[in-house]
Amino acid sequence: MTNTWTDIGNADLVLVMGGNAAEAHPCGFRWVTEAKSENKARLIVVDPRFTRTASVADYYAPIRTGTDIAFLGGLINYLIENDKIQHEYVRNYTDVSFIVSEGYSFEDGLFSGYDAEKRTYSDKSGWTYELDEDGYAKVDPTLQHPRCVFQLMKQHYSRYTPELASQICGTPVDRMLKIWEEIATCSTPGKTMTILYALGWTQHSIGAQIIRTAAMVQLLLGNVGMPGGGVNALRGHSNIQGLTDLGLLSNLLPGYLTLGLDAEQDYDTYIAKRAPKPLRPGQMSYWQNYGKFHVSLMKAWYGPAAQAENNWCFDYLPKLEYGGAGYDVLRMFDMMSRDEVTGYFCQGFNPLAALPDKNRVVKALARLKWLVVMDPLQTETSEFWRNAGVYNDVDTASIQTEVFSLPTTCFAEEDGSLVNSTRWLQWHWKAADGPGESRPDIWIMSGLHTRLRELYRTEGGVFPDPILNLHWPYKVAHEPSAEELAKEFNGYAVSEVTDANGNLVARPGQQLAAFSQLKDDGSTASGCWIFCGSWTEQGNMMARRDNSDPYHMKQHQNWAFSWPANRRILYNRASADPQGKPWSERKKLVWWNAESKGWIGTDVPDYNASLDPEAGMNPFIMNPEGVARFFAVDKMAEGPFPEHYEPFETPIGVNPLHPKSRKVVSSPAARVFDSVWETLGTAEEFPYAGTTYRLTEHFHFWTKHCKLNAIAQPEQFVEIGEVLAKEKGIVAGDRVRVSSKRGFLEAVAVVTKRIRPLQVNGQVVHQIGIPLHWGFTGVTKPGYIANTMVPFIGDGNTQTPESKSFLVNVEKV
Ligand SMILES: Nc1nc2c(c(=O)[nH]1)N[C@H]1C(S)=C(S)[C@@H](COP(=O)(O)OP(=O)(O)OC[C@H]3O[C@@H](n4cnc5c(=O)[nH]c(N)nc54)[C@H](O)[C@@H]3O)O[C@H]1N2
Ligand SMILES: Nc1nc2c(c(=O)[nH]1)N[C@H]1C(S)=C(S)[C@@H](COP(=O)(O)OP(=O)(O)OC[C@H]3O[C@@H](n4cnc5c(=O)[nH]c(N)nc54)[C@H](O)[C@@H]3O)O[C@H]1N2
Ligand SMILES: [Mo]
Repeated sequence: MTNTWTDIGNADLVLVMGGNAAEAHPCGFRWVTEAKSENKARLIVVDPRFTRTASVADYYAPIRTGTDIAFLGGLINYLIENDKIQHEYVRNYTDVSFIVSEGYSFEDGLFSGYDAEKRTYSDKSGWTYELDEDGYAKVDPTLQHPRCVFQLMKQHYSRYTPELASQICGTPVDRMLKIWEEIATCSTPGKTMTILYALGWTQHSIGAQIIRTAAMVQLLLGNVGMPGGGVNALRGHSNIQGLTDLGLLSNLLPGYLTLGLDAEQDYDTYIAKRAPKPLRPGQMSYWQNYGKFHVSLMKAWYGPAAQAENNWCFDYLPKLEYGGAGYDVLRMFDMMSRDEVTGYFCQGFNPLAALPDKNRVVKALARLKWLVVMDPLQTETSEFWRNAGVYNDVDTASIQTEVFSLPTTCFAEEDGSLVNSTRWLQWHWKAADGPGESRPDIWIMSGLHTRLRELYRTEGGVFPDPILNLHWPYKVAHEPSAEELAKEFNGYAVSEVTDANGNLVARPGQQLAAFSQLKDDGSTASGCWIFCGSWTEQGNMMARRDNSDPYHMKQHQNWAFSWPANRRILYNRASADPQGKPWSERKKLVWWNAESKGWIGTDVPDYNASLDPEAGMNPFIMNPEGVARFFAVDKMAEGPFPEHYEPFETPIGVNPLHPKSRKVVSSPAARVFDSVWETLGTAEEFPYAGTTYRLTEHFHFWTKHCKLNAIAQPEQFVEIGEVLAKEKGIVAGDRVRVSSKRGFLEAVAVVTKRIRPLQVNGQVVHQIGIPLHWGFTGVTKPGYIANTMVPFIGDGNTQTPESKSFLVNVEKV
């Protein structure tokens, strides 16, 4: 989230699109209710289904799954054509005036640099700005240059007319225009819209680009950095934000630092590439501090072993292959199917139920020598080898995999912190001991570490150093406490730390107060630089529970700790104009106080707190250009401007933006393994668009172990619109079989008015809703796994599976 849960209450307009917040985030949804009651905010919902969120909306529009770029691209076109733009914001705080390199082009649905054989953009050299002699980006403040970002963007989205957008999305033109008109009112400075999304946007082969399109809309409206604005991912598990913060994805290090590539064996080159010089005069380019964060991380991990002479143990870190693809779950399971993986530690994850193409996942697990499942419960994954009849039809005797179950405790049985969507680190306290033989995850992992280390010490190995030299200063080696780990993530002084003027900042062993104190000389250690400030010499900031709100801005500065630097709204410098004056009195957040010569306000300024606005430093300090990007430069897999591509299983078989091309029907840069093509179905065989989702009454695949949840939602059902049900002779309560190219499930039919047929590209498209919670363990009725249906396809940037749009057929059984 750029903003916070509580800040949703500041919005004048709430757009829920690509999520169903009332159902999946029922507690957080109270701030939407607050915005409605306190600000008379309006709520817009755009969803293939008329959901529980839609039921309290002021405007609802249906949309075909996987087509949000067309809807939002049309909106960009509408805002530009009707001049509904926050001009001063856009001119000063975005890259509209930047001139793009001559090497950039976009033709027939493809950007420059595409390699059709590798299905990837192997040459992104044209996706940049033109530079002057000093290495600064060239700009044209008049916005007239034919290759300035504004002109290119305008041209790109001029194709997204209301008629074409409607033809792709199936949303009726009048409904679309009504919603666009409502959104356009937020281009005035005193009015903000917040966008709330989740999986309805992420789980597509073009998911990351859908979210970028949303960010572009918010920039045109001047809504980023504003109270009640922003682009807000309502995250899933209680600590999934913490997972990415701590770098648990295979290509990341903590604090969004990145692993080196194979071609980056040289330490200085590795750092220099990640610490870019400013692209415009007077800009900050905050990542120039990368080295300080990296060295502090290595000091936390390797302690005394990390020294300047050995590049702070840089060689201990693995490097990614060419292209930087990590070992995401799709790739891991693909490697498993090809016998490239011997054993698998599965911790707090139920891939058999959660990953696409369940039958493929079963086959992959069956090729392992061993599988360790660390979980408080029995899961489908820990029992993948069990013949559960039709629900898991396997020949147990032929499976060699040895499965070890290590029962763990769960969050209520341990102390620790959770990072919520809002970036708040909130401490929680143990409520009870875990039952039976269960042990905390930390205990199990530390025990494993102690034993591995002992083996390396006594028997040696190919490269024992990273294990033997791991810094392990905890009081009880086999069980570091949550407090010890939290203090290490925050960071401490290794030796005396002084500031630029030689004043003492911290004595050895003291906790650091902020990441601005981190150094690249080995005097500081910090396990995750963005968490710096969460456990200082003043104590555990995450445990703070003061919910006062003296300025009535819903910022709650003394509740828990918000990374970075306890800042609640990211890019908040953008809430004031270039002179440092709030764009509007109603939405003031931080501003320049000429008397005290400092930035003040109700949030921690996202900026150098004493820098005069005269200096001209812009708000987007993490970008070397200092401004936000409409043109994504070389960051994205599919191109600098989002383009609509169809889901890999498309009910219409063409991309109406490029009706003559076969090459760009679906994303030309998505994650598709060779063996997956033959598992994709076509609309002739599977004519309906299927989508999967969750219900309030269950949490994924584990509440089916609880009787109360099981009573509330006892068995698998699917939702079918009335028109299709009639065509198929299906009535409510019938058993139906829903099949895709990859398998089928049987379920109870719910016939509903809430899913209507859509007119798409001259044909009727029916959508079918498949909730995802059931399986063959627990106390609900044994059932099929929804993911049997889903294709093994991923987004080209995030590798997130396309579980929201695929093709199915439905028959009465
Ligand atoms: N009760 C409960 N709450 C949960 C969870 C749970 O299992 N149970 N899971 C948690 C987790 S981990 C997560 S990630 C979040 C997920 O939170 P959400 O994303 O809100 O949950 P989903 O039910 O997957 O909802 C997706 C919604 O997007 C719609 N949709 C599908 N495709 C499209 C599309 O192409 N465009 C648009 N505009 N909409 C589309 C679906 O119809 C559905 O209403 O929920 C969290 N909260
Ligand atoms: N088709 C389709 N597939 C989807 C989705 C979809 O919308 N559609 N949503 C996707 C999303 S967003 C998500 S997040 C995944 C969810 O997929 P998973 O994360 O696999 O599902 P969960 O059941 O939430 O959690 C996995 C396990 O964690 C265990 N657990 C809980 N606490 C602890 C603990 O403290 N320690 C350990 N070791 N284990 C613990 C639980 O008992 C549970 O068995 O599913 C994904 N799959
Ligand atoms: Mo999730």
